[in-house]
Amino acid sequence: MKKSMYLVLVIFTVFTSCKNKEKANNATTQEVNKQPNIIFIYADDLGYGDVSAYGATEFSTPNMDKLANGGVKFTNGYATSATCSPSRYALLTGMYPWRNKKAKILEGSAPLIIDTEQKTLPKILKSQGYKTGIVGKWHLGLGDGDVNWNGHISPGPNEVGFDYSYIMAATQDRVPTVYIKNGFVENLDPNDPIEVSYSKNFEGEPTGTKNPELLKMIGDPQHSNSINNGVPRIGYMKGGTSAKWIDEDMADTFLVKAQNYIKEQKNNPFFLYYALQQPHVPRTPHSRFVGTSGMGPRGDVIIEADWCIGELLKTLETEGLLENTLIVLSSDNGPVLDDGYADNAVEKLGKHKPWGELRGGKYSLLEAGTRVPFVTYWKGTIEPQVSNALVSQVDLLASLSELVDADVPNTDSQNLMDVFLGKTNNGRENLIIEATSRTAFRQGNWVLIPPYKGPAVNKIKKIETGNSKEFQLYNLKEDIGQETNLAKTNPTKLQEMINKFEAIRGTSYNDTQEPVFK
Ligand code: NG6
Ligand code: CA
Repeated sequence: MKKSMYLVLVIFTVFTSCKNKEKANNATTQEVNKQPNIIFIYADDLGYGDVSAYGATEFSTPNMDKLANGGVKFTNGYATSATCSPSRYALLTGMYPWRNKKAKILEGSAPLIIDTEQKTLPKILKSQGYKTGIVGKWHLGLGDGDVNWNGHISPGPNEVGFDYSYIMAATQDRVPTVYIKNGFVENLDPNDPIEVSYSKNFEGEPTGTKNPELLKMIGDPQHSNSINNGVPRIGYMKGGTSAKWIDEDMADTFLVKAQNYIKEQKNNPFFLYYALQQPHVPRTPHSRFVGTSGMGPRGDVIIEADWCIGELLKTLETEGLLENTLIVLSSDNGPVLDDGYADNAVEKLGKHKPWGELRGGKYSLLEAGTRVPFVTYWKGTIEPQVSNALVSQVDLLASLSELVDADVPNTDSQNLMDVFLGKTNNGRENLIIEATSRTAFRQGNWVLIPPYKGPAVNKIKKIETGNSKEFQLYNLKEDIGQETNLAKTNPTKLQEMINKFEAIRGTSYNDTQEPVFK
Protein backbone atom coordinates (compact mmCIF):
# COMPACT_ATOMS: atom_id res chain seq x y z
CA MET A 1 0.00 0.00 0.00
CA LYS A 2 1.26 3.48 -0.88
CA LYS A 3 2.22 5.63 2.08
CA SER A 4 -0.40 8.28 1.24
CA MET A 5 -3.15 5.68 0.92
CA TYR A 6 -2.12 4.26 4.26
CA LEU A 7 -2.35 7.70 5.84
CA VAL A 8 -5.84 8.24 4.44
CA LEU A 9 -6.91 4.89 5.85
CA VAL A 10 -5.47 5.69 9.27
CA ILE A 11 -7.20 9.09 9.34
CA PHE A 12 -10.46 7.49 8.24
CA THR A 13 -10.24 4.79 10.91
CA VAL A 14 -9.44 7.28 13.66
CA PHE A 15 -12.28 9.52 12.49
CA THR A 16 -14.88 6.77 12.40
CA SER A 17 -13.85 5.30 15.72
CA CYS A 18 -14.08 8.79 17.29
CA LYS A 19 -17.51 9.14 15.77
CA ASN A 20 -18.56 5.78 17.19
CA LYS A 21 -17.24 6.77 20.55
CA GLU A 22 -19.19 10.00 20.37
CA LYS A 23 -22.27 7.98 19.57
CA ALA A 24 -21.60 5.66 22.49
CA ASN A 25 -21.10 8.56 24.86
CA ASN A 26 -24.30 10.25 23.82
CA ALA A 27 -26.65 7.30 23.71
CA THR A 28 -29.89 8.04 25.52
CA THR A 29 -32.82 5.76 26.11
CA GLN A 30 -34.45 7.22 23.00
CA GLU A 31 -31.48 6.51 20.77
CA VAL A 32 -30.16 3.13 21.83
CA ASN A 33 -31.17 -0.12 20.23
CA LYS A 34 -34.57 -0.87 21.74
CA GLN A 35 -34.30 -4.62 21.56
CA PRO A 36 -30.91 -5.66 22.87
CA ASN A 37 -30.60 -9.05 24.43
CA ILE A 38 -30.66 -8.70 28.20
CA ILE A 39 -28.73 -10.97 30.52
CA PHE A 40 -29.07 -10.64 34.26
CA ILE A 41 -26.30 -12.45 36.10
CA TYR A 42 -27.27 -12.91 39.73
CA ALA A 43 -24.75 -14.27 42.18
CA ASP A 44 -25.94 -15.74 45.47
CA ASP A 45 -24.48 -14.15 48.63
CA LEU A 46 -21.63 -12.36 46.82
CA GLY A 47 -20.50 -9.46 48.99
CA TYR A 48 -19.70 -5.88 48.07
CA GLY A 49 -16.01 -6.62 48.70
CA ASP A 50 -15.88 -10.02 46.97
CA VAL A 51 -15.00 -8.63 43.53
CA SER A 52 -11.57 -7.22 42.75
CA ALA A 53 -13.09 -4.30 40.83
CA TYR A 54 -14.86 -3.47 44.10
CA GLY A 55 -11.67 -3.61 46.11
CA ALA A 56 -10.90 -7.29 46.82
CA THR A 57 -7.13 -7.68 46.88
CA GLU A 58 -6.58 -11.24 48.05
CA PHE A 59 -7.85 -12.89 44.85
CA SER A 60 -8.94 -11.57 41.52
CA THR A 61 -12.14 -11.83 39.53
CA PRO A 62 -11.01 -10.80 36.03
CA ASN A 63 -14.30 -11.47 34.28
CA MET A 64 -16.50 -9.62 36.74
CA ASP A 65 -13.89 -6.87 36.59
CA LYS A 66 -14.17 -6.78 32.82
CA LEU A 67 -17.87 -5.98 33.20
CA ALA A 68 -17.38 -3.57 36.11
CA ASN A 69 -14.51 -1.69 34.50
CA GLY A 70 -16.05 -1.74 31.03
CA GLY A 71 -19.53 -0.61 32.10
CA VAL A 72 -21.18 1.32 34.89
CA LYS A 73 -19.85 0.21 38.25
CA PHE A 74 -22.43 1.27 40.81
CA THR A 75 -21.10 1.98 44.28
CA ASN A 76 -24.60 2.52 45.73
CA GLY A 77 -26.37 -0.42 44.12
CA TYR A 78 -28.73 -2.42 46.31
CA ALA A 79 -30.54 -5.70 46.51
CA THR A 80 -33.93 -5.01 48.03
CA SER A 81 -33.30 -7.48 50.84
CA ALA A 82 -30.50 -9.06 52.83
CA THR A 83 -31.79 -12.52 51.94
CA CYS A 84 -32.57 -14.34 48.75
CA SER A 85 -36.29 -14.96 48.13
CA PRO A 86 -37.36 -11.38 48.96
CA SER A 87 -34.68 -9.92 46.68
CA ARG A 88 -35.65 -12.21 43.82
CA TYR A 89 -39.31 -11.42 44.35
CA ALA A 90 -38.63 -7.69 44.00
CA LEU A 91 -36.42 -8.17 40.97
CA LEU A 92 -39.12 -10.01 39.04
CA THR A 93 -42.20 -8.10 40.24
CA GLY A 94 -40.93 -4.56 40.85
CA MET A 95 -42.56 -4.64 44.28
CA TYR A 96 -40.84 -4.11 47.60
CA PRO A 97 -40.71 -7.51 49.33
CA TRP A 98 -42.07 -6.17 52.64
CA ARG A 99 -45.40 -5.64 50.87
CA ASN A 100 -45.77 -9.40 50.55
CA LYS A 101 -45.65 -11.32 53.84
CA LYS A 102 -44.81 -14.50 51.95
CA ALA A 103 -41.62 -13.02 50.53
CA LYS A 104 -39.33 -14.63 53.11
CA ILE A 105 -36.62 -17.29 52.87
CA LEU A 106 -38.59 -20.23 51.48
CA GLU A 107 -38.40 -23.93 52.08
CA GLY A 108 -37.82 -26.13 49.04
CA SER A 109 -41.46 -27.22 49.06
CA ALA A 110 -42.99 -23.75 49.52
CA PRO A 111 -45.68 -22.63 47.06
CA LEU A 112 -44.99 -20.01 44.41
CA ILE A 113 -45.13 -16.53 45.97
CA ILE A 114 -45.64 -14.60 42.72
CA ASP A 115 -49.26 -14.30 41.64
CA THR A 116 -49.56 -15.73 38.12
CA GLU A 117 -51.72 -12.70 37.23
CA GLN A 118 -49.00 -10.29 38.36
CA LYS A 119 -46.94 -8.30 35.87
CA THR A 120 -43.38 -9.54 35.90
CA LEU A 121 -40.18 -8.52 34.21
CA PRO A 122 -40.10 -11.58 31.91
CA LYS A 123 -43.79 -11.12 31.02
CA ILE A 124 -43.19 -7.50 30.06
CA LEU A 125 -40.22 -8.43 27.91
CA LYS A 126 -42.19 -11.26 26.35
CA SER A 127 -44.95 -8.84 25.41
CA GLN A 128 -42.34 -6.91 23.40
CA GLY A 129 -41.23 -9.97 21.45
CA TYR A 130 -38.51 -11.31 23.73
CA LYS A 131 -37.79 -14.96 24.40
CA THR A 132 -37.28 -15.40 28.13
CA GLY A 133 -35.22 -17.98 29.97
CA ILE A 134 -34.03 -18.69 33.51
CA VAL A 135 -31.12 -20.92 34.36
CA GLY A 136 -30.03 -21.52 37.96
CA LYS A 137 -31.46 -20.77 41.36
CA TRP A 138 -35.19 -20.07 41.62
CA HIS A 139 -36.19 -19.94 45.32
CA LEU A 140 -39.56 -18.27 44.75
CA GLY A 141 -41.65 -21.33 45.48
CA LEU A 142 -43.25 -23.91 43.20
CA GLY A 143 -46.76 -25.24 42.92
CA ASP A 144 -49.69 -24.33 45.10
CA GLY A 145 -48.74 -25.93 48.39
CA ASP A 146 -48.79 -29.63 47.62
CA VAL A 147 -46.21 -30.31 44.95
CA ASN A 148 -46.10 -33.62 43.15
CA TRP A 149 -42.42 -33.77 42.27
CA ASN A 150 -43.11 -36.64 39.90
CA GLY A 151 -45.54 -34.85 37.63
CA HIS A 152 -45.80 -31.37 36.15
CA ILE A 153 -44.54 -28.97 38.82
CA SER A 154 -46.66 -25.90 38.34
CA PRO A 155 -47.11 -22.99 38.72
CA GLY A 156 -43.47 -21.97 38.62
CA PRO A 157 -41.15 -19.90 36.43
CA ASN A 158 -42.94 -20.88 33.22
CA GLU A 159 -46.23 -19.53 34.59
CA VAL A 160 -44.80 -16.14 35.57
CA GLY A 161 -43.19 -15.29 32.26
CA PHE A 162 -40.31 -17.59 31.40
CA ASP A 163 -40.53 -19.59 28.14
CA TYR A 164 -37.69 -21.76 29.31
CA SER A 165 -36.59 -22.73 32.80
CA TYR A 166 -33.78 -24.93 34.04
CA ILE A 167 -33.64 -24.47 37.79
CA MET A 168 -32.97 -25.75 41.22
CA ALA A 169 -36.10 -25.30 43.30
CA ALA A 170 -34.69 -23.39 46.25
CA THR A 171 -31.09 -23.35 47.46
CA GLN A 172 -28.19 -25.70 47.12
CA ASP A 173 -28.58 -26.60 50.80
CA ARG A 174 -32.27 -27.53 50.53
CA VAL A 175 -34.06 -30.54 49.15
CA PRO A 176 -35.14 -31.53 46.55
CA THR A 177 -31.60 -31.75 45.19
CA VAL A 178 -32.61 -32.15 41.56
CA TYR A 179 -32.76 -29.99 38.44
CA ILE A 180 -36.18 -29.04 37.11
CA LYS A 181 -36.58 -28.32 33.41
CA ASN A 182 -39.76 -26.57 32.31
CA GLY A 183 -41.65 -27.99 35.29
CA PHE A 184 -40.33 -31.56 35.16
CA VAL A 185 -37.56 -33.10 37.25
CA GLU A 186 -34.76 -34.02 34.89
CA ASN A 187 -33.58 -37.64 34.68
CA LEU A 188 -36.31 -38.87 37.01
CA ASP A 189 -36.93 -42.61 37.05
CA PRO A 190 -40.71 -43.09 37.46
CA ASN A 191 -39.99 -46.25 39.45
CA ASP A 192 -38.12 -44.23 42.04
CA PRO A 193 -40.50 -41.36 42.80
CA ILE A 194 -39.47 -38.30 44.80
CA GLU A 195 -41.01 -37.42 48.14
CA VAL A 196 -40.10 -34.28 50.05
CA SER A 197 -40.87 -33.23 53.60
CA TYR A 198 -39.70 -30.35 55.71
CA SER A 199 -41.12 -31.79 58.92
CA LYS A 200 -40.05 -35.40 59.24
CA ASN A 201 -37.69 -37.95 57.78
CA PHE A 202 -38.81 -40.88 55.63
CA GLU A 203 -38.38 -44.20 57.35
CA GLY A 204 -34.99 -45.79 56.85
CA GLU A 205 -33.47 -42.82 55.02
CA PRO A 206 -30.05 -41.71 56.24
CA THR A 207 -29.53 -38.22 57.65
CA GLY A 208 -26.47 -36.14 58.45
CA THR A 209 -27.26 -36.44 62.15
CA LYS A 210 -27.61 -40.24 62.19
CA ASN A 211 -25.05 -41.13 59.54
CA PRO A 212 -21.98 -38.91 59.79
CA GLU A 213 -19.97 -41.71 58.16
CA LEU A 214 -21.70 -40.89 54.85
CA LEU A 215 -20.64 -37.26 54.88
CA LYS A 216 -17.85 -35.43 53.10
CA MET A 217 -18.98 -32.11 54.58
CA ILE A 218 -20.28 -31.47 58.08
CA GLY A 219 -23.41 -29.40 58.57
CA ASP A 220 -24.88 -27.78 61.66
CA PRO A 221 -28.06 -29.38 63.09
CA GLN A 222 -30.33 -27.48 60.64
CA HIS A 223 -28.19 -28.68 57.72
CA SER A 224 -28.07 -32.31 58.85
CA ASN A 225 -31.20 -33.82 57.34
CA SER A 226 -31.16 -35.81 54.08
CA ILE A 227 -27.84 -36.51 52.43
CA ASN A 228 -27.07 -36.15 48.74
CA ASN A 229 -23.60 -36.54 47.27
CA GLY A 230 -22.11 -36.72 50.78
CA VAL A 231 -23.55 -33.30 51.69
CA PRO A 232 -26.27 -33.06 54.34
CA ARG A 233 -29.17 -30.69 53.55
CA ILE A 234 -32.09 -28.83 55.07
CA GLY A 235 -35.23 -30.96 54.66
CA TYR A 236 -35.95 -34.60 53.93
CA MET A 237 -36.11 -36.29 50.58
CA LYS A 238 -36.70 -39.82 49.43
CA GLY A 239 -36.26 -41.37 45.97
CA GLY A 240 -35.19 -39.60 42.79
CA THR A 241 -31.73 -41.17 42.92
CA SER A 242 -31.03 -40.91 39.18
CA ALA A 243 -32.11 -37.26 39.17
CA LYS A 244 -29.96 -36.00 42.02
CA TRP A 245 -27.38 -33.38 41.21
CA ILE A 246 -23.67 -33.63 41.82
CA ASP A 247 -22.81 -30.36 43.50
CA GLU A 248 -19.33 -30.11 42.00
CA ASP A 249 -20.83 -30.23 38.48
CA MET A 250 -23.55 -27.65 39.13
CA ALA A 251 -21.61 -24.64 37.85
CA ASP A 252 -20.77 -26.40 34.59
CA THR A 253 -24.33 -27.69 34.23
CA PHE A 254 -25.90 -24.26 34.58
CA LEU A 255 -23.24 -22.65 32.39
CA VAL A 256 -23.83 -25.06 29.50
CA LYS A 257 -27.59 -24.52 29.73
CA ALA A 258 -27.08 -20.75 29.70
CA GLN A 259 -24.69 -20.96 26.74
CA ASN A 260 -27.06 -23.21 24.81
CA TYR A 261 -29.91 -20.84 25.48
CA ILE A 262 -27.90 -17.95 24.04
CA LYS A 263 -26.96 -19.95 20.95
CA GLU A 264 -30.53 -21.12 20.38
CA GLN A 265 -32.08 -17.69 20.82
CA LYS A 266 -29.50 -15.63 19.00
CA ASN A 267 -31.81 -14.77 16.11
CA ASN A 268 -34.39 -13.01 18.24
CA PRO A 269 -34.12 -10.74 21.27
CA PHE A 270 -33.84 -12.72 24.48
CA PHE A 271 -33.79 -12.20 28.21
CA LEU A 272 -31.66 -14.63 30.15
CA TYR A 273 -31.78 -14.71 33.93
CA TYR A 274 -28.59 -16.55 34.84
CA ALA A 275 -28.88 -17.20 38.58
CA LEU A 276 -25.54 -18.55 39.79
CA GLN A 277 -25.51 -20.70 42.91
CA GLN A 278 -22.17 -19.38 44.22
CA PRO A 279 -20.92 -18.51 46.82
CA HIS A 280 -23.95 -19.75 48.80
CA VAL A 281 -23.49 -22.87 50.93
CA PRO A 282 -22.69 -25.69 50.47
CA ARG A 283 -19.62 -24.41 48.66
CA THR A 284 -18.60 -27.16 46.32
CA PRO A 285 -16.10 -26.03 43.70
CA HIS A 286 -15.36 -28.34 40.80
CA SER A 287 -11.94 -29.97 41.27
CA ARG A 288 -10.54 -27.55 38.63
CA PHE A 289 -11.07 -24.73 41.11
CA VAL A 290 -10.13 -26.37 44.38
CA GLY A 291 -7.30 -24.39 45.95
CA THR A 292 -7.39 -21.57 43.40
CA SER A 293 -8.21 -18.81 45.87
CA GLY A 294 -6.05 -19.90 48.79
CA MET A 295 -9.11 -19.18 50.88
CA GLY A 296 -10.87 -22.51 50.93
CA PRO A 297 -14.19 -23.33 49.27
CA ARG A 298 -15.79 -19.90 49.64
CA GLY A 299 -13.03 -18.18 47.70
CA ASP A 300 -12.73 -21.08 45.25
CA VAL A 301 -16.38 -20.91 44.25
CA ILE A 302 -16.09 -17.17 43.66
CA ILE A 303 -13.23 -17.91 41.25
CA GLU A 304 -15.43 -20.61 39.69
CA ALA A 305 -18.36 -18.18 39.31
CA ASP A 306 -16.03 -15.64 37.74
CA TRP A 307 -14.81 -18.24 35.26
CA CYS A 308 -18.42 -19.08 34.36
CA ILE A 309 -19.07 -15.42 33.63
CA GLY A 310 -15.96 -15.35 31.43
CA GLU A 311 -17.17 -18.39 29.48
CA LEU A 312 -20.58 -16.81 29.03
CA LEU A 313 -18.93 -13.66 27.67
CA LYS A 314 -16.90 -15.79 25.27
CA THR A 315 -20.10 -17.34 23.95
CA LEU A 316 -21.61 -13.90 23.39
CA GLU A 317 -18.44 -12.86 21.58
CA THR A 318 -18.28 -15.95 19.39
CA GLU A 319 -21.93 -15.62 18.49
CA GLY A 320 -21.37 -11.95 17.63
CA LEU A 321 -23.83 -10.80 20.29
CA LEU A 322 -21.69 -8.86 22.74
CA GLU A 323 -22.48 -5.44 21.29
CA ASN A 324 -26.15 -6.23 21.15
CA THR A 325 -26.49 -7.42 24.72
CA LEU A 326 -27.07 -5.47 27.91
CA ILE A 327 -25.56 -7.37 30.82
CA VAL A 328 -26.44 -6.64 34.43
CA LEU A 329 -24.38 -8.26 37.17
CA SER A 330 -25.37 -8.23 40.82
CA SER A 331 -25.91 -10.33 43.95
CA ASP A 332 -29.10 -11.18 45.85
CA ASN A 333 -27.73 -10.21 49.25
CA GLY A 334 -24.51 -9.58 51.12
CA PRO A 335 -21.85 -12.01 52.28
CA VAL A 336 -21.79 -14.59 55.07
CA LEU A 337 -18.95 -16.84 56.12
CA ASP A 338 -20.39 -19.54 58.37
CA ASP A 339 -23.86 -20.28 57.00
CA GLY A 340 -24.25 -23.80 58.30
CA TYR A 341 -21.36 -25.96 57.07
CA ALA A 342 -17.85 -26.48 58.39
CA ASP A 343 -15.96 -25.29 55.32
CA ASN A 344 -13.23 -23.14 56.88
CA ALA A 345 -14.66 -19.93 55.43
CA VAL A 346 -13.81 -18.12 58.67
CA GLU A 347 -10.48 -19.80 59.32
CA LYS A 348 -9.08 -19.28 55.82
CA LEU A 349 -10.32 -15.77 55.22
CA GLY A 350 -6.98 -14.07 55.84
CA LYS A 351 -7.09 -10.39 54.94
CA HIS A 352 -10.06 -10.69 52.58
CA LYS A 353 -13.09 -8.56 53.47
CA PRO A 354 -16.21 -9.89 51.71
CA TRP A 355 -18.16 -6.86 52.98
CA GLY A 356 -15.50 -4.37 51.86
CA GLU A 357 -15.62 -1.27 54.03
CA LEU A 358 -19.28 -1.78 54.89
CA ARG A 359 -20.73 -2.97 58.20
CA GLY A 360 -22.90 -6.08 58.58
CA GLY A 361 -23.49 -8.87 56.07
CA LYS A 362 -26.18 -11.25 54.90
CA TYR A 363 -29.31 -11.06 57.14
CA SER A 364 -28.27 -7.59 58.34
CA LEU A 365 -30.01 -4.22 58.10
CA LEU A 366 -26.59 -2.60 58.10
CA GLU A 367 -25.14 -1.69 54.72
CA ALA A 368 -23.34 -4.92 53.78
CA GLY A 369 -26.64 -6.82 53.95
CA THR A 370 -28.07 -5.16 50.85
CA ARG A 371 -25.40 -3.01 49.20
CA VAL A 372 -23.89 -5.34 46.63
CA PRO A 373 -21.79 -5.33 43.47
CA PHE A 374 -24.03 -3.87 40.76
CA VAL A 375 -22.84 -3.43 37.19
CA THR A 376 -24.42 -2.61 33.84
CA TYR A 377 -22.37 -3.44 30.75
CA TRP A 378 -23.18 -2.95 27.10
CA LYS A 379 -20.22 -2.94 24.82
CA GLY A 380 -20.21 0.06 22.50
CA THR A 381 -23.25 1.67 24.12
CA ILE A 382 -22.41 2.18 27.78
CA GLU A 383 -19.35 4.26 28.49
CA PRO A 384 -17.15 2.87 31.29
CA GLN A 385 -17.60 4.81 34.51
CA VAL A 386 -18.16 4.63 38.22
CA SER A 387 -21.58 5.84 39.35
CA ASN A 388 -22.58 6.76 42.88
CA ALA A 389 -26.26 7.02 41.93
CA LEU A 390 -28.62 5.25 44.33
CA VAL A 391 -30.11 2.29 42.44
CA SER A 392 -31.89 -0.88 43.44
CA GLN A 393 -32.58 -4.15 41.69
CA VAL A 394 -36.27 -3.38 42.10
CA ASP A 395 -35.75 -0.65 39.49
CA LEU A 396 -34.82 -3.00 36.68
CA LEU A 397 -38.46 -3.82 35.93
CA ALA A 398 -39.51 -0.23 35.18
CA SER A 399 -36.18 0.66 33.55
CA LEU A 400 -36.14 -2.28 31.19
CA SER A 401 -39.82 -1.67 30.40
CA GLU A 402 -38.82 1.79 29.26
CA LEU A 403 -35.88 0.43 27.27
CA VAL A 404 -38.05 -1.97 25.28
CA ASP A 405 -40.86 0.58 24.85
CA ALA A 406 -43.35 -1.26 27.05
CA ASP A 407 -45.72 0.59 29.38
CA VAL A 408 -44.01 1.23 32.68
CA PRO A 409 -46.18 -0.44 35.32
CA ASN A 410 -47.10 1.27 38.55
CA THR A 411 -44.96 -0.50 41.14
CA ASP A 412 -42.13 0.35 43.54
CA SER A 413 -39.81 0.12 40.55
CA GLN A 414 -38.47 3.43 39.21
CA ASN A 415 -37.49 4.02 35.63
CA LEU A 416 -33.76 4.68 35.96
CA MET A 417 -32.80 3.48 32.49
CA ASP A 418 -30.63 6.53 31.78
CA VAL A 419 -28.81 5.89 35.05
CA PHE A 420 -28.26 2.27 34.09
CA LEU A 421 -26.98 3.45 30.69
CA GLY A 422 -24.56 5.76 32.48
CA LYS A 423 -26.16 8.91 31.06
CA THR A 424 -27.04 10.57 34.34
CA ASN A 425 -26.33 10.24 38.02
CA ASN A 426 -29.87 11.00 39.09
CA GLY A 427 -30.78 7.82 40.84
CA ARG A 428 -33.41 7.24 43.48
CA GLU A 429 -34.02 9.81 46.16
CA ASN A 430 -34.73 7.14 48.71
CA LEU A 431 -34.95 3.41 49.21
CA ILE A 432 -36.41 1.04 51.75
CA ILE A 433 -34.19 -1.91 52.50
CA GLU A 434 -35.26 -5.11 54.17
CA ALA A 435 -33.57 -7.80 56.24
CA THR A 436 -35.36 -10.77 57.84
CA SER A 437 -38.68 -8.88 57.96
CA ARG A 438 -37.24 -5.68 59.36
CA THR A 439 -36.91 -2.52 57.29
CA ALA A 440 -34.65 0.52 57.19
CA PHE A 441 -34.69 3.71 55.15
CA ARG A 442 -32.10 5.41 53.01
CA GLN A 443 -32.64 8.98 51.84
CA GLY A 444 -29.75 10.66 50.04
CA ASN A 445 -26.66 9.85 52.05
CA TRP A 446 -28.57 9.25 55.26
CA VAL A 447 -29.80 5.96 56.59
CA LEU A 448 -32.30 5.37 59.36
CA ILE A 449 -32.65 2.07 61.18
CA PRO A 450 -35.62 1.91 63.53
CA PRO A 451 -35.31 0.10 66.86
CA TYR A 452 -35.75 -3.67 66.70
CA LYS A 453 -35.69 -6.33 69.36
CA GLY A 454 -33.28 -9.22 69.16
CA PRO A 455 -29.53 -9.67 69.43
CA ALA A 456 -27.21 -7.03 67.99
CA VAL A 457 -24.88 -9.78 66.81
CA ASN A 458 -25.72 -13.18 65.46
CA LYS A 459 -23.18 -15.18 67.40
CA ILE A 460 -22.92 -18.15 65.04
CA LYS A 461 -22.74 -16.17 61.83
CA LYS A 462 -20.74 -13.44 63.58
CA ILE A 463 -22.74 -10.81 61.75
CA GLU A 464 -24.08 -7.60 63.24
CA THR A 465 -27.81 -7.70 62.68
CA GLY A 466 -28.56 -3.99 62.84
CA ASN A 467 -30.78 -4.50 65.89
CA SER A 468 -30.71 -1.89 68.61
CA LYS A 469 -33.15 -0.62 71.21
CA GLU A 470 -32.44 2.89 69.92
CA PHE A 471 -32.98 4.54 66.57
CA GLN A 472 -29.84 4.53 64.46
CA LEU A 473 -29.00 7.33 62.06
CA TYR A 474 -25.89 7.33 59.90
CA ASN A 475 -24.43 9.72 57.38
CA LEU A 476 -22.97 7.36 54.78
CA LYS A 477 -21.08 10.12 53.00
CA GLU A 478 -18.86 10.69 56.00
CA ASP A 479 -19.26 7.34 57.67
CA ILE A 480 -19.59 4.49 55.20
CA GLY A 481 -18.72 2.00 57.96
CA GLN A 482 -21.70 3.16 60.07
CA GLU A 483 -19.59 3.72 63.15
CA THR A 484 -21.23 6.87 64.53
CA ASN A 485 -24.91 6.87 65.40
CA LEU A 486 -26.09 10.45 64.94
CA ALA A 487 -29.66 9.88 66.17
CA LYS A 488 -29.08 11.74 69.43
CA THR A 489 -26.86 14.50 68.08
CA ASN A 490 -29.05 15.29 65.08
CA PRO A 491 -32.66 15.05 66.27
CA THR A 492 -33.95 17.26 63.44
CA LYS A 493 -32.57 14.94 60.77
CA LEU A 494 -33.79 11.95 62.74
CA GLN A 495 -37.35 13.25 62.83
CA GLU A 496 -37.25 14.19 59.15
CA MET A 497 -36.10 10.67 58.27
CA ILE A 498 -38.74 9.03 60.48
CA ASN A 499 -41.47 11.14 58.84
CA LYS A 500 -40.36 10.28 55.32
CA PHE A 501 -39.91 6.62 56.13
CA GLU A 502 -43.35 6.35 57.73
CA ALA A 503 -44.95 8.18 54.81
CA ILE A 504 -43.88 5.33 52.52
CA ARG A 505 -43.74 2.39 54.88
CA GLY A 506 -46.55 3.20 57.28
CA THR A 507 -46.02 2.72 60.99
CA SER A 508 -46.53 -1.03 61.13
CA TYR A 509 -42.76 -1.64 60.90
CA ASN A 510 -42.88 -1.11 64.65
CA ASP A 511 -44.87 -4.31 65.05
CA THR A 512 -42.20 -6.43 63.44
CA GLN A 513 -41.34 -9.22 65.77
CA GLU A 514 -37.87 -10.23 66.76
CA PRO A 515 -36.20 -11.35 63.54
CA VAL A 516 -35.97 -15.03 62.92
CA PHE A 517 -32.54 -16.26 61.93
CA LYS A 518 -33.11 -19.47 60.19
C1 NG6 B 1 -31.17 -20.05 56.20
C2 NG6 B 1 -30.17 -21.20 56.22
C3 NG6 B 1 -28.96 -20.79 55.40
C4 NG6 B 1 -29.38 -20.35 54.02
C5 NG6 B 1 -30.44 -19.29 54.11
C6 NG6 B 1 -30.99 -18.89 52.77
C7 NG6 B 1 -30.36 -22.37 58.40
C8 NG6 B 1 -29.81 -22.44 59.79
N1 NG6 B 1 -29.76 -21.47 57.60
O1 NG6 B 1 -32.34 -20.43 56.83
O2 NG6 B 1 -28.04 -21.82 55.34
O3 NG6 B 1 -29.86 -21.45 53.30
O4 NG6 B 1 -31.53 -19.73 54.87
O5 NG6 B 1 -30.06 -18.18 52.07
O6 NG6 B 1 -31.25 -23.09 58.05
S1 NG6 B 1 -30.56 -17.31 50.88
O7 NG6 B 1 -29.39 -16.71 50.31
O8 NG6 B 1 -31.23 -18.22 49.97
O9 NG6 B 1 -31.47 -16.32 51.44
CA1 CA C 1 -28.59 -15.33 48.75
